[in-house]
Amino acid sequence: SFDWADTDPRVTADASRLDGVTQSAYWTLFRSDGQATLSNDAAAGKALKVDITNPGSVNYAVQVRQDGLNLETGGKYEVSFDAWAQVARPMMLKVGGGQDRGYAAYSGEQTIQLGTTKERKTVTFDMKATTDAATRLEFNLGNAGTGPVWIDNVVVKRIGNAAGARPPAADGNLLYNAAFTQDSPTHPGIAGVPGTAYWSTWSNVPDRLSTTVSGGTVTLNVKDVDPANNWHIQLNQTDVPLTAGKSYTLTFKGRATDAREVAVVIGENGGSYARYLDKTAALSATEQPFTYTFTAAATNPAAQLQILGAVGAAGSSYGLSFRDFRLVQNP
Ligand SMILES: [Ca+2]
Repeated sequence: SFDWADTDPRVTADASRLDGVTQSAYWTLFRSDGQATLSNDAAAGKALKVDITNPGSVNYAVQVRQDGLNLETGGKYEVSFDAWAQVARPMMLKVGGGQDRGYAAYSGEQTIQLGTTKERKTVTFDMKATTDAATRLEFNLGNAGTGPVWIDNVVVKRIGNAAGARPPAADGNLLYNAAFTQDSPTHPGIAGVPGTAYWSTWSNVPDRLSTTVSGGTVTLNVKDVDPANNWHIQLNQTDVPLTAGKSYTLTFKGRATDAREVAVVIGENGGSYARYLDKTAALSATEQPFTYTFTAAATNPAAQLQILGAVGAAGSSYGLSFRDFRLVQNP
């Protein structure tokens, strides 16, 4: 609330401060190409006043931040604060990770419209990433014009539990639509490919990947591959729930038009992309079964399965086919 005196016993010796701003313990300012003059506006209820003199070219060009919040996986969180501006304008609020989390946006990047009178703003979100005791609350005030913005009475609190991890499918499979037969308006699957609800594909050059489904088998048709990274071609399923310390077994059947060794990954979807399973499958023209057992290193209600298939000679073209994906927690 920018109301704690600098001598307040709650302010520890190592607390950061905003340069030249009284009662700003625990806040920091980051700037890239923006400029701002900050002060504690006693006439406005001791709100933080950020007078932007150069908005910069990105929303984080002027960023007021508090670091070191502990956000727990599976929690539902609420951020609320008072804010207004001299001229109506947007800002971007983000609750997310630092560099070691790839600056992941746990809250998403929330655009908030500020009016010219004090208003309470509220954002809620589910914490789907793994627990982060170094979470950052960011007020990104750049790239949206000059002039003052006021912020006060900021609250971040856990208000409950995130929407629960999805239950296994009826046959116990933690992967959904493993038979490639379902369509779903809420989980639309691979664009233009019926029967692929819950699945997605990705290519660093979209034109180089087409996907087909036939008789329960999904085939990734790759042309002119760029194998600089095997993840340049992906088959993915997200929202896979895992519990720390539990053992899991993944099975599927696979083949390729010629010998190709793809990566088989189950890991974090975002953040540091931690991998709980990180193995390969040597596919050949003859379909073979593949089995992998691993222990989840973290509880993650929304992990992802990935087949990473940009492999082989640069520029080559091939097909990768898979069916009967099954992931189960072992007794
Ligand atoms: Ca205040």
